[in-house]
Amino acid sequence: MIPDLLQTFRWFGPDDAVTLSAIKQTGAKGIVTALHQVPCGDVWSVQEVRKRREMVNKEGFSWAVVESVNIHESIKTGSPGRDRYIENYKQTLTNLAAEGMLTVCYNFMPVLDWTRTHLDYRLANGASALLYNATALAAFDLYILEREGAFNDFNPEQQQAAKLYLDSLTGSNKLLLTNTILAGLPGTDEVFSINEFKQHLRKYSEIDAPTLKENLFCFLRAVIPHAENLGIKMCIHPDDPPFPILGLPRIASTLADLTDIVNCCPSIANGITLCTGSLGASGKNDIPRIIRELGSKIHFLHLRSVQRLPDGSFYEAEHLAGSVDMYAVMKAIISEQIARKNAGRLDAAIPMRPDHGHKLLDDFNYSTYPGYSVIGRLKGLAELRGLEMGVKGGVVSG
Ligand code: DNO
Ligand code: MN
Repeated sequence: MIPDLLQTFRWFGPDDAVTLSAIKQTGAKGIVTALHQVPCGDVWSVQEVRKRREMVNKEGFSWAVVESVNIHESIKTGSPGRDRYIENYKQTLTNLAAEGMLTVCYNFMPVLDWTRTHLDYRLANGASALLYNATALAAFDLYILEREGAFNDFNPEQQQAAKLYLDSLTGSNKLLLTNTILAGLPGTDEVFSINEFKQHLRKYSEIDAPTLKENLFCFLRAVIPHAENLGIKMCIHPDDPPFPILGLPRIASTLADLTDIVNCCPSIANGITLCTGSLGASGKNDIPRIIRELGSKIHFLHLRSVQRLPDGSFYEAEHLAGSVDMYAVMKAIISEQIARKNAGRLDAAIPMRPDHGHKLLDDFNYSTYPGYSVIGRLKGLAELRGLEMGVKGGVVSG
């Protein structure tokens, strides 16, 4: 028997409007959470980790994946102070392992986590989705942020479209766009001001993609042997979107990037989070191929689709619709599960979660973190579960 993927749901902790008892009804077995209250870079204490684990266990869930232990900016920029933050990171891993948490997601996106321009894009059926509008992003970059060098990144037609877009915005819509783009880490309400963001950008003025990648490798060379000793599997989340924005370098956007990352420090502890929605925002990414080539290093699955639009925009589609061939993705994942089973590996039940979801029905009546509605994700999980069962049934019966 090929085991089921481990169905999980993200929970932002006791302040999340989506409760554990609500999540119970989705059928998820595992929880994905993090100590969002601890400032990025500080050590997570064993006591706090235990408290969270007990909360999750009490409702009958496992704490399946830690998402994310975020990486302090000084590690990304290679600034003085990085060594101390690397030591803190290692201590956090030690404390997580002490409580049995052995899968740890992180990302290496400069300054911002995932970026969208609109959080309430209405689809024809009335559902609300997250949108990345390339023209809105350009309008922000060129005319609101007024970033030095931004004009080199857009051709004359794009610049003109951005100007028209800007002129169509009212003052409050301009602010909404700014706050949406400059949102801080998921699970926080933090939003950078334009000035704070500019200060961060300045730190990256000398950091191109090879330098940023080298800073990641430096982090991995320090952390991976430690994680391996603890039995922890680290898994990097790809860039979202998987192309450079706002002049910031990108290093986890393609198969080549992810291959460099796993090869820089070969170990089972040095793995990836396969996020089909993030990688799928670029038409150049062949996701089934990424799974075939790097499957043995996938420790966590984020499953959702995106609808790409001709001008480089995209919105989050229904989990099985849109531009990503989720059937081909699921087939590739199941082949990887079979390979693990045949190799005697014990981790064929890869944790997966319906990454984001639409706002549907009662989701409109209360506020959750963008993308983390309960009914929208429940629908996604139900569809993915059915897809998995269907593909597996096909494998078993012929
Ligand atoms: C985007 C989401 C993100 C992700 C973090 C991982 O696709 O999955 O919130 O969880 O960037 O560090
Ligand atoms: Mn994701």
